[in-house]
Amino acid sequence: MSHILLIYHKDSKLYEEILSKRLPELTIRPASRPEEAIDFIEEAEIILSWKIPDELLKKAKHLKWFASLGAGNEHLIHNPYIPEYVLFTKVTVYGEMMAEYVFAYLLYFARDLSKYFLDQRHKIWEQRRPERLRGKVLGILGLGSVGKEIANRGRQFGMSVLGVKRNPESVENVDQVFSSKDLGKMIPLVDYLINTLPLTTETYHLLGEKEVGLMKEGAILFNIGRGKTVDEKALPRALRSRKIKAILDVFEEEPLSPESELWDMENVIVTPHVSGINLPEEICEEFVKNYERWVKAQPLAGLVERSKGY
Ligand code: OXD
Repeated sequence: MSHILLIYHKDSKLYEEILSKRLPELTIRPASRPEEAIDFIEEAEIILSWKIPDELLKKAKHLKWFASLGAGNEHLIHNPYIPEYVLFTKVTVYGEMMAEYVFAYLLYFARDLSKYFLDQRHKIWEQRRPERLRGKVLGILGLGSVGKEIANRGRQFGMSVLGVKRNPESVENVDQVFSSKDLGKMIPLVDYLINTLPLTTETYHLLGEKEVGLMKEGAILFNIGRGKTVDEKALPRALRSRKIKAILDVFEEEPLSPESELWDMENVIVTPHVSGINLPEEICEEFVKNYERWVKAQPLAGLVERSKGY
């Protein structure tokens, strides 16, 4: 008998198109609004979604596997309609894309690209010595699938790689792993501080004025994890008083309010939560592999650890 998958997402038709070719044996119901899902929610064994109204989810009486379309699932982790006996997986394919985002900006600054664009406009021929990434110190907060991919790229660029992990065991491509309580020891050592942390009760406002104040002059802070892991009210103050830069892709409230000072600060780059964006082909590839495991009752990849909160 065919298993039933409900895809609840604004691009559900696109996901359906890809998955129906890859998994023709699966019955797929795409929906982007509650009224399109209401007739199928009860029979769905698998739901592929990230934001789904509780009113719908609570009707999923046959749900066996909730396959999230997101990497961070803080809004779903305690949802009573995804009980413990339902398998709950997250997306783990964002690492490469998010590492590309980080290195795009590291290279942009190291090679002085904004200045060369301007020079070209003004027909100025002026050579400047670039900074090298080789030998620089990368500090990564969170060594999950994203942090590990950034560490791997950092290693390829010849950087020293430090990291913070809840449980500070050794991690490939990371020279030294610090525990979260030793965060303050790592921050002053790094040239680039990359925050990839998920939002949990432990990571809420983990980076505040004090921590940002520990960054060395010229260092760059990235936030590509969750906005609420950084105390955003304290950030402009810290950024005004220190010669550091911040590349911010996530914010406490999204979209970032037009009133926020962050938009106009010269040492801040704001992007609209795009470091890791759903690419349906890549997400479907991961889903197909997991589906093949699921039908054979094998352990799934990317299981959310509810007790840890991610
Ligand atoms: C995610 C996201 O998937 O932030 O967690 O987009």
